[in-house]
Amino acid sequence: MTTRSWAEPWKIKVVEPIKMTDRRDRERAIRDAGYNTFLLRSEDVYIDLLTDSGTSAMSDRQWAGMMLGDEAYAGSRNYYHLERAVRDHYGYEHLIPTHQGRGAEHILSRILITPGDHVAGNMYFTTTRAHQELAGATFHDVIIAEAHDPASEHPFKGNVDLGKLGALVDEVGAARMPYLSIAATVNMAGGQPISLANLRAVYEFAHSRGIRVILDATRAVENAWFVQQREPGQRDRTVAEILLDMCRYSDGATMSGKKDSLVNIGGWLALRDEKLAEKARNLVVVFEGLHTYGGMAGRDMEAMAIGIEESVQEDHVRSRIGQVLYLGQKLMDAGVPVVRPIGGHAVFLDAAATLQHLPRERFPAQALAAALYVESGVRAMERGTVSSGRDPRTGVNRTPKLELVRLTIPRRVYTQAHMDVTAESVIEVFRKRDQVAGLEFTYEPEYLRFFQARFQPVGAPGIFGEAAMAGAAAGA
Ligand code: PLI
Repeated sequence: MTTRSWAEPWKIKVVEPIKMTDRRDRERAIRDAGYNTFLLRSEDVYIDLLTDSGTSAMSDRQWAGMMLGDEAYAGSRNYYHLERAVRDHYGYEHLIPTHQGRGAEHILSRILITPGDHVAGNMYFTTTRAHQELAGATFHDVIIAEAHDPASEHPFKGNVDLGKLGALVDEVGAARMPYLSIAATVNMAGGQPISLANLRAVYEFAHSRGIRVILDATRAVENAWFVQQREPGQRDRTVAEILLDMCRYSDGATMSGKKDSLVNIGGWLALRDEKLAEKARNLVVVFEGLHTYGGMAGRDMEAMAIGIEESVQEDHVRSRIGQVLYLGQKLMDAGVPVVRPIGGHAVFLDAAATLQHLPRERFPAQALAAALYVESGVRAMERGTVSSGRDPRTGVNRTPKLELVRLTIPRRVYTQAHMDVTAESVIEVFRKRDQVAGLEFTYEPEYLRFFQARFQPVGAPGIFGEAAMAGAAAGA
């Protein structure tokens, strides 16, 4: 039997032109951006794989929904549509809308954390941990060891190590642990899923010790797809059924609607407990907006409600994750070191394995992302030492085992041809890897430094070219 090719389950109705820039311009652009891809202008980018956050293409139904925006200050009908979509697909009773995911993390951290508390989670996410630390908590990573090994083929690298979690609870005491912060999928581990069985075991253990479980549901739909594909006994269930089941093993969730839910802005906090929800509603008016819009316009809430319904459709999830796998497979076939198995939202290049001539203090992942841009105009993102930041107590740089560059695929935006060009670009840089120079900080912000930090090459500029030399001569 011959296998047929798969194709995207949509056709294109509106196009946005993009153009290839020339190499000299890109050398200058990355120098002016301090070798930080976050500081590039998007006009200087050819294929933008910086993030899948807020970069999805909305459907015709979502755009039609934008015209149904009810921009009343209070009680917008779009809020009630969103509330219904969240109840139907995630199962939480109380919905508090926020402008995006970190707005929800901020409110949650403030209502649950007392300074001196401890929060454990399956690896960490930058904004999530930053809010926990700002509220006075210490974060502990209790993910399984395989998650820190890019070569491990474990099907559920997002799983919690229950032994580690149990030991932590015994050490710090359940009374100082207001909640567990459990992500599905785990972004920093490479978009890796947590199994339903592990999630259930974590929930049962946490509840036996009086600790809440809060899910980071940002990419939980993608997690549900991996559960369907990989977990024994789940193959005949729909993604929507599995998603609801996953959420049952949590007391609430924070959500960035900018990923799974196919919108450009928006998020929410959802809780089962009425009293906690009341506290959250009280704070949301201080930081985000009234509790029936939380920083979103009515039309944004409508687009998200429709996006949630579209996000759980099997065809959509299959092709979305299939496209990521298509790119990952091309890179693996060419021998480029990547995190395995390929995750849900991105292909992660293993920069530590690729740039073996660079020590961690020279930020190999930051340098590799900058080099890929110079070489091809493809924009990726560092996920390693720079993203990890410094320990807030000691001020020492954290050095995570994973030193990665993330090629993040926006949903419904690029075609397979864009994936082919991306793969060829990465393979070209991989061939020239010896020419990638290391970097040092010229500016290091205090919070979430990866967004705004600036760097310069150290030693011979290699792949960064003449512009880097001119920059060094001018003291840039
Ligand atoms: O960017 P926000 O504030 O809507 O969401 C924050 C956030 C929370 N959790 C997880 C797992 C995320 O991935 C996340 C945001 N991620 C970004 C911006 C990304 O590029 O991955």
